[in-house]
Amino acid sequence: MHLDHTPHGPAAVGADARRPDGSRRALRIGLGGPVGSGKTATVAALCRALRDRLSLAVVTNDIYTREDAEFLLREAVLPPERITAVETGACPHTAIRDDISANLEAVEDLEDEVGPLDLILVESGGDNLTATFSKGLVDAQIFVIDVAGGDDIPRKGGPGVTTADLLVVNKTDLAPHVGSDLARMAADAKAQRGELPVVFQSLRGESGVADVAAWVRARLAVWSA
Ligand SMILES: Nc1nc2c(ncn2[C@@H]2O[C@H](COP(=O)(O)OP(=O)(O)O)[C@@H](O)[C@H]2O)c(=O)[nH]1
Ligand SMILES: [Mg+2]
Repeated sequence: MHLDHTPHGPAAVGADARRPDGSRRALRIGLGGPVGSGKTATVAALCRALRDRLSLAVVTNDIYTREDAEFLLREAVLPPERITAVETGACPHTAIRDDISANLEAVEDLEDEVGPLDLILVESGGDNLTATFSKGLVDAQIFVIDVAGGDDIPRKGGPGVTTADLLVVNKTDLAPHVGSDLARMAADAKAQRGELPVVFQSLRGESGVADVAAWVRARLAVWSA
């Protein structure tokens, strides 16, 4: 497990960082990546890790259902009024990149109804390696892949792997079972991403989501500064 920090640090707070009443809006972080890579599990673990110190909320995107939101509700990772589901229809990437209105409305409604909030996590519906979030919807994005999806995914690249603010390679516990070479994945990710950070994690392992939670806290520190 390792966490490389970019020397440049995250971008400064955007001009639209204030709500109409002048208060600072929540930092918005998107989580994208293929179906089954562990986005919802990472969101759940982040909520558990951060909820005692921070005011947070979650928006989930599913194609035709509300299953991810229902999972988070069943797991009681946050009070129910802090979890909103968006049903995207056909293409998950459309709702986070091209027509972000439903997600923006969900994010703004959460701030109005349960705010003030420090952080809103927006989970995309699972999609292919090209799906990224509009900068009009989120301030930073995490791309989640997993070792069982094939250890050649970092080498194949695509905007999620190459440009996400944080790349998470999840399910490292499965590497020995599926024959994935973690060193090769790390080298390929480094080649694609340069100084952008990469976290290898297993949510079944002892440290769980700790590195990603630390990255989120660092982004929040810059956001609130
Ligand atoms: N072995 C293992 N399984 C995991 C890990 N993270 C998530 N999973 C499992 O992978 C499956 C898909 O996870 P989910 O979060 O629903 O994926 P999503 O489609 O990206 O939201 C679930 O059964 C999770 O319990 C991990 O680190 N290790
Ligand atoms: Mg999910």
